[in-house]
Amino acid sequence: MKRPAIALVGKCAKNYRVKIRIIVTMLTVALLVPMATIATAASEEADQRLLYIVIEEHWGYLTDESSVSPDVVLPFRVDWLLWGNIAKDSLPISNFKITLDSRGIQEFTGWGGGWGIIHKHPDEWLYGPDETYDYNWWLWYEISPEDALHPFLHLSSTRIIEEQPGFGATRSVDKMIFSEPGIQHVTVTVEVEETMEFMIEIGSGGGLVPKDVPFTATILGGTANPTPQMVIPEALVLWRLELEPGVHEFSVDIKIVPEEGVRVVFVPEVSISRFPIKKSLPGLPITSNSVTFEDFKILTTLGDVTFSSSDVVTWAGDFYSRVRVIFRPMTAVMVMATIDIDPDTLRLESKGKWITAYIELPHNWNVADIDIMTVELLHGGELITRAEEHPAEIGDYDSDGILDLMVKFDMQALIEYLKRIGAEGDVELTVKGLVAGTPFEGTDMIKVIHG
Ligand SMILES: [Ca+2]
Ligand SMILES: [Ca+2]
Repeated sequence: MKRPAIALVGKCAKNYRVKIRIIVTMLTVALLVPMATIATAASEEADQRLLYIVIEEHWGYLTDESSVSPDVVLPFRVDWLLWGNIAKDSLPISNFKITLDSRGIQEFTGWGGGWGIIHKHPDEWLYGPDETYDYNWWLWYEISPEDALHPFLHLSSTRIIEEQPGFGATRSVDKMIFSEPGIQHVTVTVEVEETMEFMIEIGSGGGLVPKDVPFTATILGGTANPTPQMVIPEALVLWRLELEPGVHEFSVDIKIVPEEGVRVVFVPEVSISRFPIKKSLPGLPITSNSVTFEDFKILTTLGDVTFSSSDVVTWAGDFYSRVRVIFRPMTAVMVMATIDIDPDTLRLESKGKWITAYIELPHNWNVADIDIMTVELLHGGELITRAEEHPAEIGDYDSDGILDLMVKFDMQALIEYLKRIGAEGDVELTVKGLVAGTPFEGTDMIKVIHG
């Protein structure tokens, strides 16, 4: 006897939804698959197989601000997640195969599967097992407003919906600039108008900080308040709970460790999701009784997604939809340079051609990687002049064992500037630029005299 398909959906949802959220969060790159074919090989135990398809609708709003209010109208981008599952004890892993044809204008960028694993190539195709079900797969479709075509022909063609989020939220940190290891206290406040299920994430499944940045950030799970459902120290802390009307606060400490000689600006991504959105998708049943798999075909404008099997399938439209507001992460780094400007004393009547700046960098940065065309001389944030391309040379002018880059600036441009602002006495000058694409900056004092 076949198990009721609807019951399986429910059971799977309970087991999986937190994990699936993680995987979905990790799949941050837009993925559109012109054609996907799913085929299951024949099995002697065909009557035990059960496969279902779920299409989730997500409304995602990205913001550079650190707060949204419940009554503001936001332009949500709408996207869909299509996923499915084969029931436990159904098929041996070798009998379940997904193939993809990624021809066309869209690039297939990855699979999610086998919790925490992202498969990078279209020809990789399989997942599981995990502790609760044997096999899972899912495809991630993300539709940006620029994409002229809607992947699911049967769905509404709306791509942007302007609506109120239905909740308010703020993200705040007590400290965002780190020149040495320190702790950042992150607080997320969520204002709820009616009792609703929420998921609050600080960080994301793809990692708390980008790869190859010269600092690390680690979530100190023991400091999370209230107790979260999940903590992945390098990636995220996650709460999933029902919130009563009122204001709720979530917080955690993050340890920031910059590389030596690097200054870091960091604010983590924060995501607030409300479940479910009470909305059905035109053309799709919200839930249905079992249909045979051969009957299941999603026509798309990019290519048909075909499910081919004699197995029983159930599918749902508005199964796990959510409204999600994401406060974008902020990461910036600055290499702290040691600058010596020569001469130490500048006469405003001097007829000299150049002033010289020697730039030294922290030991794991190489002055040879400085792009001279980017080097600037500033005062109080105002650009005075750019470095001359020639002469410039690498040496060790002060014999301290640290290589320095010598650059020249136009002395008369500096004098003109200093006269204009009426500078006299000690003046702090800044030299900045890019080293291997990363900003560096340092300052030195000169004495400005008349005569
Ligand atoms: Ca000096
Ligand atoms: Ca030196």
